[in-house]
Order: sequence, then structure tokens, then C-alpha cells
Amino acid sequence: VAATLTVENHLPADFIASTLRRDVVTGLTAEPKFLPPRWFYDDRGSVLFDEITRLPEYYPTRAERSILRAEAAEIAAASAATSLVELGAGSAEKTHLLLDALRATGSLRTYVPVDVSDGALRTASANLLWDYPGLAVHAVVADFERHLGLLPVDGHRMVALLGGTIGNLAPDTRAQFLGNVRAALRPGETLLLGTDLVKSPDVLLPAYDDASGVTAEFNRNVLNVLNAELGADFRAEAFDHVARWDAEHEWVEMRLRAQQAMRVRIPAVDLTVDLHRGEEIRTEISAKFRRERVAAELDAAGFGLTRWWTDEEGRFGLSLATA
Ligand code: AVJ
Repeated sequence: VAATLTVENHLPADFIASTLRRDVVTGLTAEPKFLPPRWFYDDRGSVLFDEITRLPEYYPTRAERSILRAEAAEIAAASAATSLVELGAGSAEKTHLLLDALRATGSLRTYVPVDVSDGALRTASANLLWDYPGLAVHAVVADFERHLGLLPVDGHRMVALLGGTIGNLAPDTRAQFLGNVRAALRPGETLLLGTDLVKSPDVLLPAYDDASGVTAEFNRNVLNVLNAELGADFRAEAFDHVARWDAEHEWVEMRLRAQQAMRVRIPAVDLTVDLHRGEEIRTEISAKFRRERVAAELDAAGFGLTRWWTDEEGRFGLSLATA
């Protein structure tokens, strides 16, 4: 039986351009300045992120993968899902672990990858079609912070948000996101959520400030994105990479610190940005969790925490939550 691929696009043609413009104006006129982390991931940024996941210091990817390897069959059984909805195109390997386990139960029907990048979705989907005869791949081009109401309602769904991506959302946005997922699901359907866990800054900070400087390049690359997309004249090399543990909020922050005073022009939004020497632009928060906080936030969104797994070293948490 041939597998089938359909691609459904929910983004207006100018979505990326208009969202980037709005984010840049909002963030770079704010005090202190910030840029949302979503803009890291152009082609070069995606390659750099891939490199990050293989760094000795960056443990989350390996830790989550070890949980999935050990527990995929449990996840498949506990979710009883016939349809896997993956938010973010995801890494092929994690997707395979989940699809293999769901297929082994005999009831897998549909895989629904959701991403803002049409290209990333097509690449990810095309590879899967060969490996899963009979699988219906229903790719959805959409922004999971906004368009969850448009998800296809087929079968008994498990929505997966892996990698610790939820940690990149600010607490209010995170609550809203979880509420939106809950609203999109029917009772009994599930959310599989990956969360990096609170641990010593001696382990956390090197993961975001590696010895070989890949994360620093990844961080500075967001300025290249602004140069390419908006005609800005940032000199990325004039910024230092900063990673900091915020013990009060329990998140890691990445920032870019101006080595000297500078004036930057961003023609596409008709903006001039002045930075003083040492001024920092926050480019990412990556929240770290404890089990109790995950349970409380899921509960507040109308989910029950059905299962909780960690890797052997207790670095990363995987939750199965039931609507
Ligand atoms: C995969 C988006 C969760 O926050 O750890 C890696 C992104 N930033 N190194 C994370 C990231 C710096 C990553 N997420």
C-alpha cells in the first residue's frame, strides 16, 4: 500500500516577512532589547543547531533520545494513538522511534508534522513515505503558537512537542500554548511534552556556551538573518555571546553584547537602533523545569499528567499528558 502525502498551508504568503518585521520593531525598541528565538532557524541556523545537538556539552538531545528509546513502546500503549501530530518538523530519528512504536501496536494511521517551513516539512515527509507504507502523511504549514485550532481531527491523536522547545516560550505564552493544545484535543487524546530539567549551572551553562563556539555562532547568526531579510547592517562579529543562568526564573538566557557603542540601520522597517557599549540584546530564554511545575502547568491548562519519564541521569523529563 503506497503512503500518501498531502500538504495544507495555513500561513498567509507574507507571514514570515510580516511577523519578522513586527518582532524586530517590538524587540529592538523595547528596554531591555530582545529578539524572539524563532528567527535563529534559517538554513545556516538550522545547520548550526544540528551541530549543537552533537556537542559534548549539549546533553538535552541525547537525554531525550535515550528516554524515547527506552519508553517508546510504553508511550505508544499509554497514548493508544492512531495519529501522531508533531509540532516542529522534528528530528527524523525521534520521529522514527515514535512511529515505529505506534506502528507496532497495529493502529497507526496518520502522521501530521506541523511547521512554519514548507521546505522542512516536505523534506521530513518525503523520507518517511518510503519507510512507512500505508501511512497517511498530512503535513500542515502553520505556526503552532497560533493555528492549533486548524489541526486535522483524524483518529485518536497524540500531539508531540519535543526537544525542550516549550522552554523557549515566556511563561504567559507557554500557558496560552498549553491551553490552545488542550482546546484542540478531545478528551482522552494526549500531549507528549519534552522538558529540560533544573540542574547545576555548571552543567547548564556549558550547554549554552560550548568550548568550540558553535552556540556563539548560532546566537550571532540571528543578526545575519536580520541583515539578509531586512537589509540591516549589523556587524555580527562586534557582539559577544553571553549565556546566563537566571536562578529566580529558572531559565538560561542567551544574549548578544555590543563590544562598543554602535548605530544600526534596519531599512525594511525604517528603524535606527542605537546600542551603548556593553548593551545586551536578549535572544533566547530556555526554561528548565521540575516535575511539580510541569504537572501544575499541565493541570492549569486542563491536562492530567498521566506518565512522567526521565533519563537515567535525571537531566531531561518527558511527560504524557491526557486531555
Ligand atoms: C531546542 C529550542 C529547546 O533551548 O536548548 C540550543 C535551542 N539554543 N542552544 C534550547 C538552543 C541554544 C534549544 N531548543
